Amino acid sequence: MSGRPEPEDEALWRELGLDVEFHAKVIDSIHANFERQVTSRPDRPAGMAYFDGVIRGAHGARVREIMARRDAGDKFVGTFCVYVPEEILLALGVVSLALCGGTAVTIPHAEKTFPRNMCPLVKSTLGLAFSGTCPYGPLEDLSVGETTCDAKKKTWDVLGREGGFHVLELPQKKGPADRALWAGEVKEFACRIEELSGRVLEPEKLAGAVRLMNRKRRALARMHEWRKADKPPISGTDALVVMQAALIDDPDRFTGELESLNEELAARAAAGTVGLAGDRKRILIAGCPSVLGNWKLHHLLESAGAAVVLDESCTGTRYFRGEVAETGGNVDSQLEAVAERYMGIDCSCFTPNAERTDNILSLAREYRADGVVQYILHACHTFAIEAITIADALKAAGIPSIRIETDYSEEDVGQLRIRLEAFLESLEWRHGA
Ligand code: BJ8
Repeated sequence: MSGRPEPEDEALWRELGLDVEFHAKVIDSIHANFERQVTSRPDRPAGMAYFDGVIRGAHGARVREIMARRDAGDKFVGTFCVYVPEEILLALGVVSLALCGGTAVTIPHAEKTFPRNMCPLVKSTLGLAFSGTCPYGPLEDLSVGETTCDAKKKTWDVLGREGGFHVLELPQKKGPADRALWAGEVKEFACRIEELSGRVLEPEKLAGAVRLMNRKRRALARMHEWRKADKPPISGTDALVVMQAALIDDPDRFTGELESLNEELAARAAAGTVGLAGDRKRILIAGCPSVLGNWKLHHLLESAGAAVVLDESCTGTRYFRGEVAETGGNVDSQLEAVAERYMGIDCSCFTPNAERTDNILSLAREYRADGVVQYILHACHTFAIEAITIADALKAAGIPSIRIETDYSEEDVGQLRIRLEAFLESLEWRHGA
């Protein structure tokens, strides 16, 4: 699907005041990678057609949908991290969507002003905004940042200079005082979104939003159950596409489609239909997220003969692990339950973060990984430094690992392929294939 964009999309970008010519280049590059690295592969489940459509429609159909919601009086919020409590936004009828960039094409626009040695995820996101190619920018009623890594939190200072920005203070430790601070932040966020939407948070609506998000998490967890099979009925690259869609699609519709895909995966598993042919080493990817536009590492691994059986990332387990307790009760106690669930996320921005090492070890066993690839985006210090502890723990547990530090460009692909092939070659068949 490379080439000129659809005429109705071009008209939409013009209406939003975007740079139509450059935007066409950005979309062309994303779609070309998507077709080459994802959709051209054989043996894909039929239900992936829906999720492919979400990816292809990210700068078209989904934008039109959000415009229609705004015309009907709903607000729209852009987010950048899985710590943003979606339940609150949903309960107040606010549409939200993750705005993180996964394309290399826009990065030079960020590098005109921001340091070059920043992570590509932040630079790509900024580049989309600065180059007039993010269709969501003109529609945003509020951006929600968070104090996770230094790159992000200092970026909010710059982007938020003209207002329209809310920053959630995420503590860096998980003691009682930190938990209290976070619970306060979640309540303050709820007040800000009430103000923005002109609506009041009602206990029934919040309980409904909690139920929907838990249902979504359960559907994602069920998809991951199939990835534990000896021969998974879905490839790691397709599972990543589903996770990327989870961050941008309407949650109710997404969950319904994923439940249907799960039925198809059950039938494929029963019939012995595999996502990837042949005997393959099972790989767990741990570390930074791979957001829409970025299929680089998954493609490299699976085209080198591996099966990616799990992503320990925010486009993986960190997004769906742990449910919000469905306590009912008043809004205050429900918000506490929401805060508690999000505090369970084990991002590398926490210190100490032994929880993440323990989680990786147990996930590697649960998914019977032959090896772990620690995935670190250039200049992401928290994941890069935490990789030392994790590599040591994996070594002590007898699980081989490799550390891959890269960005969104294609320049290092040849070298990465050689390293990954050598790593796969060195692995023993731990899962008895
Ligand atoms: S909870 S991983 S989504 S912060 S890769 S921008 S950490 S320098 S994406 Fe993240 Fe939230 Fe954590 Fe998840 Fe910074 Fe690292 Fe870049 Fe990152």
